[in-house]
Amino acid sequence: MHLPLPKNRPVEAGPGVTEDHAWTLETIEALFDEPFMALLARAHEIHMARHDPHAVQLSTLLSVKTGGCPEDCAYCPQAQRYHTGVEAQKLLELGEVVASARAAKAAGATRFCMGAAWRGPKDRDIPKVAAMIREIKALGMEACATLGLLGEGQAEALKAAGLDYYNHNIDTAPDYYGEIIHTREFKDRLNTLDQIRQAGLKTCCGGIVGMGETRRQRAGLLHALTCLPQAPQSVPINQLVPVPGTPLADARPLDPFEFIRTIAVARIVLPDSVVRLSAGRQQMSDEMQAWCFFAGAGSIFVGDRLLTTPNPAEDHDLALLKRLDLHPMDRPPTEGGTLQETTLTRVHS
Ligand code: SAM
Ligand code: DTB
Ligand code: SF4
Repeated sequence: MHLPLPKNRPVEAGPGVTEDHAWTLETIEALFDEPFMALLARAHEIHMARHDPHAVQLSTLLSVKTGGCPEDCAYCPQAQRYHTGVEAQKLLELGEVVASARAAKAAGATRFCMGAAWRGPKDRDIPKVAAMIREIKALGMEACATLGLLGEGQAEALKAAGLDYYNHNIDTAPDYYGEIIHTREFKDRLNTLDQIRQAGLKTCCGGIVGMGETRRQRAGLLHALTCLPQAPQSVPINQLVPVPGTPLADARPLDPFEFIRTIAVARIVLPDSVVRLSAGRQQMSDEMQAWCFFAGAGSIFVGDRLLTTPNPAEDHDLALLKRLDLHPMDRPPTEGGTLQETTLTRVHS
């Protein structure tokens, strides 16, 4: 059964939420409830129509400021208040970042993403990050940053330095947000997403599943993404990496098929976005990842570490793609089908 593409209607209006949307919470929830095979078939059909289903973007990540974060995100190993064994490190020196970017480029990366364990950058941090962005751009790479909530003028300053993308996740459904994070509100995230768009930066925005949320709340996360004034060009779907010491260390693992359903529903409701199979791959079987690619995932992070947690070895990932007759995207996808993202140009025959 194919649900009709619905007429636009948001569940609630607010900062960053407009009146003109394609999906309701109920129709997204109904997609989750579709028979698994029918859902996957529909998602793959859309994936084939709008994207190259055999190409996967490979993105690189570097933690430029690690740990010691004042926020209380229940999933995060970098929150200072949890005892997770993550050693706090101040902002890396420019030379360290450039060396890392050069190494990534030498390995074939065309995009470099920097993450910082901040609630948000202080104004004095911006020139330092801007210098990193300029060096990355000088290497001919795309630049992405995820630095937390942005203050006035900061998005514009990052854009002026050459930043291409800003990653800022809404992380979970609006009605579950208060269970996971108490040091900021959902609308704070929407405000920063507004600033990112207004500064002309491309948006990378998604969330985490497997945090004890209900299926309706997984639908709520995706619904909130469809309610943004413009669909994010990139949508990372993270599976919770349960880290000892965090409040979610013992969260009940999500059924792998429910995770795959989430990728499929994201593919359907955000048809032009690149859906990224993001954190949590170390805990996934190759077979589960294959389902995710079929369901519409078109991007992964490569390298043996995400920010602080392990990620599969790059050789393993490249071998997996090859076994699935997939190939790393060697240049950014075109607009309309989607956007530009990190790619590795490595060709493996
Ligand atoms: N501090 C900034 C912020 O929160 O926006 C940027 C860095 S933060 C680590 C980036 C994203 O990583 C979070 O929004 C969350 O989606 C993801 N993340 C953090 N810890 C995670 C975990 N244990 N499992 C899965 N995703 C996680
Ligand atoms: C995103 O959505 N996932 C990435 C990236 N954006 C910055 C981060 C995942 C972090 C996983 C936990 C860690 O390694 O610390
Ligand atoms: Fe800080 Fe970001 Fe981790 Fe939250 S997710 S504790 S804001 S680093």
